[in-house]
Amino acid sequence: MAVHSSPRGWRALVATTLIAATGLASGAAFAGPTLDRIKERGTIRVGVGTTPGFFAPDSNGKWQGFFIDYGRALAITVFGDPEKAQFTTSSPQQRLPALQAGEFDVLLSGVTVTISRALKLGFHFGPTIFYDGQAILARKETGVKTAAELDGATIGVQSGTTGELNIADFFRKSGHKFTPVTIEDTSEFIAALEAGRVDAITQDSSDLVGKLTQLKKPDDYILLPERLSKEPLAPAIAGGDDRWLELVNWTVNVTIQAEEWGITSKNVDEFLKSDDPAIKRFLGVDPSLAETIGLDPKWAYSIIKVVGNYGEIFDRHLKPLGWERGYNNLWTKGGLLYSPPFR
Ligand SMILES: N[C@@H](CCC(=O)N[C@@H](CS)C(=O)NCC(=O)O)C(=O)O
Repeated sequence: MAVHSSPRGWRALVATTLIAATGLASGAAFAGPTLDRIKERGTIRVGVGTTPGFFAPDSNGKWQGFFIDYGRALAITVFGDPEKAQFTTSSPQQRLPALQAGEFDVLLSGVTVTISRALKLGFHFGPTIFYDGQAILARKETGVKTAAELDGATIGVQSGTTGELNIADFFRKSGHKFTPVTIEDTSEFIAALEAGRVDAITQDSSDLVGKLTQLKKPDDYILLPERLSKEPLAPAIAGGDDRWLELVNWTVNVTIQAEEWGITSKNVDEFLKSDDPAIKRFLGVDPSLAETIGLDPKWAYSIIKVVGNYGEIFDRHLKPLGWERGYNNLWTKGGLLYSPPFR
């Protein structure tokens, strides 16, 4: 930028800078490359995994699951239409590079938030939607009941996952020996356990609990009680698009805030009659908030009506697998889910 030496020039520069700064402060996290591409294409490309409960096609080939519903919620935020989310699987190894390359707009595939992924690789993360931990699923014939007893075991790990790194830390700390067998492909990973090529596999507990339902003889395996790490799973996006990041953030927040207020897909229409000014703004009965943030006044209403609140999403997909809320409960109920205010 040219240096303005005359007083007039200097004042003009300050004025321009102020306008720019006020523009930022007063409203807009500007659309960047991802959101532009999404709007041009007319769909959101979502990278997912293949674990029942979290993401799996049903008998009609339609994707279902906890993370899938967040993809649908995002499609409502952007297009007002849950069907505008397109789900594609790719391996844990390939999906972050694919996200970086713009092949996906968002990963809803159980990606753990880590500082290297944020600051070294340049990804951004929405709110944690599932607080998880790494687990070990062992063949019962090994006779072990806890991870601490594992010594000399052969353990399958999936390449590109945090699990690959954590398992090495775990054994370094315990002083026991193990042999890692690194496998990229998910079916091969499971097959290695079933065929006895490995004594155990390690992955997020969400993954193992889901995959256990797909094993031919689930009773032959034991999910060891330890959780080796913290695995906060969150939507991941490429850096460089602030507005897209914020839409991801606030889409998740809608589901959490709705649960906090007791608003569900079943009773949301009743809440349209609420006198609470915050709920009126939230559901767009008072459109003033939506107008200032550039969203359809009914966006939160539609997410709740179609997808439901966090608890409904959790109960629909994860309760049947035996999951309890635990950390994945509202802050008001002893959990970690907390939405910032909608105002
Ligand atoms: N949270 C770990 C692991 C991610 C991961 O591998 N997630 C599972 C699903 S929860 C997965 O994609 N598995 C392969 C598949 O489902 O095909 C990470 O971010 O590195």
